[in-house]
Amino acid sequence: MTNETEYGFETIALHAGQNPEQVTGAVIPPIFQTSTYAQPAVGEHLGYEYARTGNPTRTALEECLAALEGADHGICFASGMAATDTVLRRLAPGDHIVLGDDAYGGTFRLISAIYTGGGVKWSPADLTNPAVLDAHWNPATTVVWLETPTNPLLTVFDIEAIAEITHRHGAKLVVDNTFASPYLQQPLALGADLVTHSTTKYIGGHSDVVGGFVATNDEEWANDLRYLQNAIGAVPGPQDCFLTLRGAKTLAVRMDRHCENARRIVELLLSHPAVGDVLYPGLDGHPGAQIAARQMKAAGGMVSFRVKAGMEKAMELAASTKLFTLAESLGGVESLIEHPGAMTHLSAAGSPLEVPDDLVRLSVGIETADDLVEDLRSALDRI
Ligand code: P1T
Repeated sequence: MTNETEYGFETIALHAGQNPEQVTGAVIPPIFQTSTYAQPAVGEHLGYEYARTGNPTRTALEECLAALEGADHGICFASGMAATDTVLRRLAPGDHIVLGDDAYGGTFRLISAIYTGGGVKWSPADLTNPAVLDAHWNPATTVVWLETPTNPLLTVFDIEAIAEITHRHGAKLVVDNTFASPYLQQPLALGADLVTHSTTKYIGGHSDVVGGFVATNDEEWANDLRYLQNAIGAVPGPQDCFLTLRGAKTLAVRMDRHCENARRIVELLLSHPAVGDVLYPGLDGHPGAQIAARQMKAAGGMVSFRVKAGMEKAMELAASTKLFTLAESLGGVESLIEHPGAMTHLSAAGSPLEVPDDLVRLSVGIETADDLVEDLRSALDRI
């Protein structure tokens, strides 16, 4: 497939990086389950020499995901955390990271517990007011790192405004686009320098594979990340790449349904007396609704809310639904429910990124909407 920019998202998902295989004509990129490749002569190879360095199944996935993010370069990793880690490896002792003040607990842990040990500094920032970034700019800052919408509070940050400030100070903006997926939001087009993903989530889409991805149009960063991908070796295997690529093909149709079902769940939550604040970027009252409407195609499939009766009831609720499975992770076709404070964001307890203990997070799946609403309603009625 050439001239990818002329095609729509769904077409790109099905065809980018996925020309029929040359030897057999296989329509689907095969799982090249090999660790190494025969070479015709010393120092010569047919494009692949060793499977940590490259694998055709991985190449197909990297080209497809890069095209979906509108990027020149795409690099896949063994997990979202491996993608995050490999980007951060480019920082040097003394460098400073600004981290948007709501983020996945694992990202917070990696930055605050692992990288600080290596002399990298960090500070959290409420980027809902981008001017704060400008006013308190630290000259050592080389990277601004944010999620939008954030995990788990669904805060929305203005990518374009933050990119402008970040670039004016000579730093790079990294956007973790896991919650939106490239179908709903394309941060590079809004000025971000790098986009990261946990492909474990919406891109894989079926809760059956772990993976990570970085997209960029910055050639220097791309070259470094490729070097690090090989040097560090946190690469996805061919079977994982195959599953992730299969998931990516249906991303658009799944996301439409995730968004539709999330709306139905939000309606229920707004009307239920046991529910306090409902956090969803598609709500008129959400502080980031206007920005979300501008930079996202729709508001997504993640919904968080506070339980009025407090932490114990929030935990009880999370354990009492039938269709919403109590589990970490998100973005799969099945609906999930969790208590971030005790589960995905436990590592942020006592930190500036601590989440409220009465918070419940839903990953709304693509089951029949009425069934999901009924499941959650009866669980809410019981608390
Ligand atoms: O789990 P892994 O594929 O390594 O991805 C890490 C990661 C990165 N960024 C965001 C925004 C994430 O949400 C995650 C993983 N999150 C969960 C497992 C979770 O339940 O929130």
